[in-house]
This record gives sequence, structure tokens and C-alpha cells, in this order.
Amino acid sequence: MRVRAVELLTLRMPLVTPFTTSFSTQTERFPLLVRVLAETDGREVDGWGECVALTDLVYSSEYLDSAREVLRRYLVPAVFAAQAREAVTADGFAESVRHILGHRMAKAALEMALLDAELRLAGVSFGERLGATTASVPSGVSVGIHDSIDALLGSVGDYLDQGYVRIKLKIRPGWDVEPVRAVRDRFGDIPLQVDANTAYTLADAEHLRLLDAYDLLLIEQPLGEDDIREHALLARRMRTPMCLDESIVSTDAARDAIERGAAAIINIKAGRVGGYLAAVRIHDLAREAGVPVWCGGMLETGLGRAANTALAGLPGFTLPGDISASARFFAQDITEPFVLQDGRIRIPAGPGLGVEPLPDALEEFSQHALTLEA
Ligand code: OSB
Ligand code: MG
Repeated sequence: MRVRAVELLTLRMPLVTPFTTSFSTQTERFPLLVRVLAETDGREVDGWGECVALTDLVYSSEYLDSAREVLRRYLVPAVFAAQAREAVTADGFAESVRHILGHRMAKAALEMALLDAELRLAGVSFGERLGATTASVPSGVSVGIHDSIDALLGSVGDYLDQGYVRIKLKIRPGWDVEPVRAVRDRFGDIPLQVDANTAYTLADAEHLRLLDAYDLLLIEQPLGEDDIREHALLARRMRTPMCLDESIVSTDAARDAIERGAAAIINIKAGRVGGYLAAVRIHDLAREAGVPVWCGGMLETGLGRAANTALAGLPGFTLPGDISASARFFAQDITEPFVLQDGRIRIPAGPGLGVEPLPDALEEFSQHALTLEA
């Protein structure tokens, strides 16, 4: 495959409701899309990627503007340079940008677009290529921090009515045991888990142990991104299974976390680990080690959501992911919307991602576009 040009598109999309985590309140999403114009034997396709970086430096050391700049200045030129020597493939991409350090979310977005282009040309779906063994995946929902327990119970009740099969509550100091207790009291024995997004330290261990009374599926990333050792120590002091998100930035980090007892469960986000191909490798090693994984979310548009459903169809994804319907975040998605059916989301079956941006929606939300020609 030859890449003729790459477009970097920034969108601005309102969220249906503010989303508050331990690190910030988001009312809008600024997705960064990568469009690869590719050709093989005179056939042309567009391949689409989505960068998961948030607008600000709150979840990761990558953010919207850094990802766009790294794509523009380093990653896209590296692909153009590599294709002077040999045809571009999604499999070869990681090697061709290995000399560019870090910036996994930016890399993941370009790799996703190359993979999509390649699969569209080959007539193969993301699910088939990644190794999905199901046609749909169970759908969980991540519920932000609310202003009051009443408001939280209202939201959780709505999501359960819609059919979500698992509830994840965002927590932070001052909003942890009480909301968990209230949700248990009101809704009983539902599949329930919490996500702290690094808001605690080991000094909070005794407090966090109070969560052990509520039969949670897991606690996600209570401590810092670099705190694999500390998570192992905390895991020994809690009954609730320890799940890592922010700390798992690579296959090596995943192996370390598993071997050191810091992760009984892993949240896999392709963007955070450098792409869908690396995500599959983490799935494989976790499965080998008997560690369940689930697919995290980053308020993706239908493009990222399509790829996430495919990934979550792999057999080691034994827990419901943060793969909600499009309507959980967006009144209008940029693709045909993903919908809940009996608590599940279908994996698109068409070539590549199996969905594409609707031109009108792209136009409506488009903020900025840059085309780089080979
Ligand atoms: O920690 O899982 C997280 C959203 C943005 C940044 C970090 C996280 C989240 C979510 C998932 O909780 C939201 C979703 O896409 O469903
Ligand atoms: Mg998380």
C-alpha cells in the first residue's frame, strides 16, 4: 500500500452531559482524526484513525496539541520516508517509528488509520484481523462524579433502564464509599466497579479498604501512573481486585504489573499502549497469565468505538468494557450511531472499521484540518 496523503482533522463535539472524573470536568470532546489516503494497484481508499488524547494534561502526558504536532512533524513524515524503501503496512508501522520516542497515543492513531486502509483494501474487518470471536460485546458505562447522591442514583437508574450490564463509578477522595454504598443500597447486586484515576496514595489504604465491604468487581487505578510497586502493596491490603489503567502503557508494563501482583485485572486502551496491535499482544500475555482484561474508553467517536468493539470481541476480554452507545456521550455521532441491544453493542462486520464518518457530521463539528502530502 502507498500513502498519498494524510489529513489531520480536529473536531469539537458537545457532550450530552458533563463528565466529571477525579481529574477534571469535561463538557466537550475535541477528537483528533487521522485520515490516510491510500492506494494499491490503482484502488484508492480512506483509512480512519482516532487519537484518544484529551485536550488537557490530566489523564496522560500526551494531549491534543502534542499529538497533532508529533503526527505532523515526526510520524507522518516517517511513514512517507519509509515508503521510499518499501510498501507501507500496519504491521511495519511500529518499527518505522521506533526511533521516535514516546507519544503512543499519536502513534496509535496513525497505526489505526493505516490498519483501516489496509483492511478496507483487503476486504477484511477489524474484528477478523484482531481475532474477535463474537459478533457483539457486553456494554458497560462509566458514570462521572455527580453533585449529589440523589443525582447519581438518578443517572445510574437511567443507565440500568437502558440496559447497561455494568456500572463503573468514578471516585475521588470525598466521593467514594458513600456513593458506592448508596448505589448498592438502591440497586442491589448489580455488576459494579470504581475508577479513581490516580487520586489516592498508599496513605489512603485503610480508607480504601472500606470499599471491600461492597463486593466490587474491581478498583481501577487508585494510585499514580508510575506506582506499580505501590499498587502491588495496596493490592495485598485489599480484597477488591486491583485493576490498572494509566500504569499499563506497554506490554512490558503489563508484564511487570502482573508479575509483581499489581494487576489482577487490566483495562486495555489501544491508544494508551501504542495501538490496536500492541493491545492484542497485551491481551495475549494477560490471557496466558490468567489475568482478565476489559476494554477501556476515551469518549471516542464512532470510529474509535468501532475499533474498540472489535478488540473487546477477543476471548480474553471477559469483563464488560467502557463501550457504551454513542448516545452516552453524543447527541450526534460522526458515524452511524452505536446502539445498545439487550445490553450489547454489535461489532461492525464490514471491511476495516465497518463504519465511516458521515460527511455532514464531519462538516458540522470540524474545527481545523491539515493535509500532508507524500
Ligand atoms: O479512566 O477510564 C478512564 C474517560 C476519559 C479518560 C479516562 C477514562 C475515561 C473513562 C471512560 O472512564 C469513558 C468512556 O469512554 O466510556
Ligand atoms: Mg480508568
